[in-house]
Amino acid sequence: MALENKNCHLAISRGSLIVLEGLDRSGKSSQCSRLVSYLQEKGIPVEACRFPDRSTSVGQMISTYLANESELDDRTIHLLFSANRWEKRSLMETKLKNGISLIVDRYSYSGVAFSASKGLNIEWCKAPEEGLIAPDLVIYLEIAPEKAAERDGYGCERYEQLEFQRKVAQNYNLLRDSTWKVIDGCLSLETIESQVREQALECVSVCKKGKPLLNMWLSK
Ligand code: DGP
Repeated sequence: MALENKNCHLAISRGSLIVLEGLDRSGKSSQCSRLVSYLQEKGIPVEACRFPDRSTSVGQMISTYLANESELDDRTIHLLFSANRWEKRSLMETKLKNGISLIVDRYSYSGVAFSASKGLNIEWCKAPEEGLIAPDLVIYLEIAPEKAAERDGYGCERYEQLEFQRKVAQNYNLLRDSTWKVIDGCLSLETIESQVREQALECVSVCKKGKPLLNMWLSK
């Protein structure tokens, strides 16, 4: 008689989708890499990703546009940013289902907040994001646009203009939902880091317990 072992198909607990959002120069990228290193040290399977992902051919068109080396219609570039997220969707889902948490620098909220700041209708901007994987946690690093403008490197790319970033901040406010945790981006790097860690660890533990994966804006 075959030996039955009911424990041999233990389900893998899924990873968490954690997104960092904020204005340009709000400190997201540094906090993303600090968080990834921290979770790795704790033995949590984790990977970093960022949008726009400039490594793909769609990403290269976006990069050229951001560097002011090409001109595109506002709706066209909006859809390219969205396509850049869609081209990673199935890979992201596979990783999450295999227990790998993803720390993502910008996501659909950037997509909508930036494009709506050009005057596009916010609901129109949200539509192509529907069906992407919904983040389990969005950490928004809040910083006054004037403060961000004082930081090193500001002004290099197309959207790094004070008046435009003010509109982006207003649009981010319209997008806040129950997955958001707002952290003051003017605190010290270390203080922000410890708040980010705390939120991330709680999120990872909730997802491990079987929280289902949801889709963007369909079920919120
Ligand atoms: P970053 O690589 O994170 O510095 O982002 C580059 C710029 O592109 C930044 O100004 C934010 C903007 N951005 C990021 N994602 C989107 C998006 O989906 N749509 C639009 N319109 N802008 C975006």
